[in-house]
Amino acid sequence: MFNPSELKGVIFDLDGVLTDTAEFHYQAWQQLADETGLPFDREANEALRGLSRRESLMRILGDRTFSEEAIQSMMDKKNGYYVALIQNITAAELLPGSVALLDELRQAGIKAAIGSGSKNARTIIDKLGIGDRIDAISDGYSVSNSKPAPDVFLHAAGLLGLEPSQCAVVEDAGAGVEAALAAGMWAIGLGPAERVGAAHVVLPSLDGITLTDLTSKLAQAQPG
Ligand code: B16
Ligand code: MG
Repeated sequence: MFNPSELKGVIFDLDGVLTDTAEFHYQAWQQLADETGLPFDREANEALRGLSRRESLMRILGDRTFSEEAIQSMMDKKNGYYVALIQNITAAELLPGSVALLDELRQAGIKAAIGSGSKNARTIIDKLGIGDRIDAISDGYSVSNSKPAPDVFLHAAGLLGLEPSQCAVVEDAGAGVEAALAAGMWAIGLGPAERVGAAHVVLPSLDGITLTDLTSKLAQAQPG
């Protein structure tokens, strides 16, 4: 059972939770796919949500085989397109409700961390201007096993000095919810049930969501 007094940390996924960079990832993959002659569209992009850069490329390549050198070059190209697209991110790109919740957590003495699969997480956090509201960052450089492995969230909890059972994760991706559950944490999924329905609590977004909303919904959820 969830006990609200035991919640000591909230770990936020970045892309799709605090800001919506999914469109930029889509545009960058689409550009790479077009110039490489690979089939790709928005629907295919949806299946990549939360996956690492390499795993995303592997899904796009399917059963086509390429040398490691070619794979590396494709990842570098995609990242170049993506990095160009995120240059203009500002605080205006923070998703509704995210800053209010971060501020409420700080006031309540609950730590906030980032648990993102992205190697561009620190750049995006800087551009969003939320670095001073975040106690720890676990990102694509922090661990080698990416979501749905629990490693990125376990690393975040370790940086906060907390046990997994004291942490809740906010995620927009199925792979991220799976990672949070595998880590033994409380999972809050944002988006449609088809995507994040395995989470303990499912919400459309963080818009208007208070700490009390989260703890009371988690208290009603079944453990596991
Ligand atoms: P990068 P998150 C993930 O971030 C994205 O959802 C996913 O689309 C992306 O492929 C992955 O980061 C790696 O990003 O290429 O910037 O290292 O949702 O875990 O915050
Ligand atoms: Mg995400």
